[in-house]
Amino acid sequence: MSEIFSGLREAVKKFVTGSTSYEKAVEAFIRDLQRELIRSDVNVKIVSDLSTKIKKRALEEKPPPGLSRHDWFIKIVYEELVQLLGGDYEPDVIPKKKPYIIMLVGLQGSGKTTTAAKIAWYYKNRKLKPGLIETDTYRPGAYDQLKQLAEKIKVPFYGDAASKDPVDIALQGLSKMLEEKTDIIIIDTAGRHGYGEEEGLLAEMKLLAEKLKPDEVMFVLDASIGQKAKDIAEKFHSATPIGSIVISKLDGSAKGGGAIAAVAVTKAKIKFVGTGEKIEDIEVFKPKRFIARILGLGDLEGLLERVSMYQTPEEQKKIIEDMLTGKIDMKTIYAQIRQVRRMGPLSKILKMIPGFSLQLPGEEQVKLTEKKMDKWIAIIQSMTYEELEKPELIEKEKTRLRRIAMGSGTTTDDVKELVEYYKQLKKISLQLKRRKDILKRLEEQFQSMGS
Ligand SMILES: Nc1nc2c(ncn2[C@@H]2O[C@H](COP(=O)(O)OP(=O)(O)OP(=O)(O)O)[C@@H](O)[C@H]2O)c(=O)[nH]1
Ligand SMILES: [Mg+2]
Repeated sequence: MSEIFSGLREAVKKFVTGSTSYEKAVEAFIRDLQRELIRSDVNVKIVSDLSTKIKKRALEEKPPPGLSRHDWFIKIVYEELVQLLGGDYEPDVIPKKKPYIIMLVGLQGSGKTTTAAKIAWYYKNRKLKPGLIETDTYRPGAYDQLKQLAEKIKVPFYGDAASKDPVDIALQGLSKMLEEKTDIIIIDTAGRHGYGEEEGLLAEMKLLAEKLKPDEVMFVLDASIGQKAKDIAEKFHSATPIGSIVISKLDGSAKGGGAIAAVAVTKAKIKFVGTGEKIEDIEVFKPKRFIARILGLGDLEGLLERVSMYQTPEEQKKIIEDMLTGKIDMKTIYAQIRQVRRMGPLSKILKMIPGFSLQLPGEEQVKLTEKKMDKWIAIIQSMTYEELEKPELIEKEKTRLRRIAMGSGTTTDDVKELVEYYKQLKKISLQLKRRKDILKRLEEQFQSMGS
């Protein structure tokens, strides 16, 4: 899976751990940064301006007492990249009005239908009542596609496979959604037109917007479009003023960074990003959080948000606290595995924890298969209370190792592997604690400077 600006994490690591002079390290980092941005299809002029600015700040600014120039430099890079992706804003995603009508528009295949379902899922998990309407009369199978997704996430759906009139379908749909007392009505539209012409498509968008008066027109852009995103967003904007933007398929293209930067130039706000084909692969776009994750500074907030959908606040707090304070034992791992099986791949979740992405040598190490997780659950269930709290005991006494393996129907190697994992996690957790303290200090220093 490609991830945008994925090369930057390596560059940060190189910068932080390198042994050359500060000036040389800055030069080398900026070269890496340029290469990465160009590879991601960020406009050349933007790349050049950005490097000049970072270099200037790196050589002029003095870190506050107690901080190294290296730490300060990462802070500068972080801030400038946040600016590149639209600045320090957090989109307002919870509508103030009920019902709230969102209309999705975009070019053929950009991901509108998938995004419609993802957004409905997102709001449903936030205790709102979304409904989906399909108005695409051109794409064969569009009706079935959205209907099936709606059934999967159990939200009301309206469509009419026999009709050729999108406005009529939408109006019928709206009245059905009002009957169903939905809070958020999401309307999916066609991506192609009778003759596959852009003009026709834009005219249809315009007509739909006039007749339906949506509260928000959401424009879905495929990340692989790169810097061309700017022209396309502007073209759509002139047909129906765009309220917000969704960048889809960020997982599938290195050019996503270029697309986001291009949109940022237009001052339109990106609200969501799509990061995979599955319904739950959607997140609210927050540039600060996004860049922190890319640079390997982690994304605690993103993690909390994801966890919050599945657990009580007390349960979440406990796990995160354990992770960040070095208090890891087998019970933590058990709780994590159970949770991860509901939340998606471990590697995705670990990336959100501050510092994880830098500390872990490769994704392979955290790629736990479901089978292995089940094994580990069985192993942990065969441990005594004493062993749960002090997994080190298991290594020291062979009889414990054998007893646990027998009890769980696994091998002693399986048990050893889990203990190894625990030790690694414990180590990382202690590093996280240190890193968190540093980040906190940085943040405080920075705020006290009034920037
Ligand atoms: N990897 C990945 N694939 C996605 C994402 N969003 C959508 N897709 C895939 O992109 C393809 C097109 O998605 P659709 O939702 O049908 O796109 P659309 O804009 O509705 O297409 P038309 O209605 O034909 O214009 C499908 O195969 C989706 O599974 C994403 O965030 N990541
Ligand atoms: Mg579609």
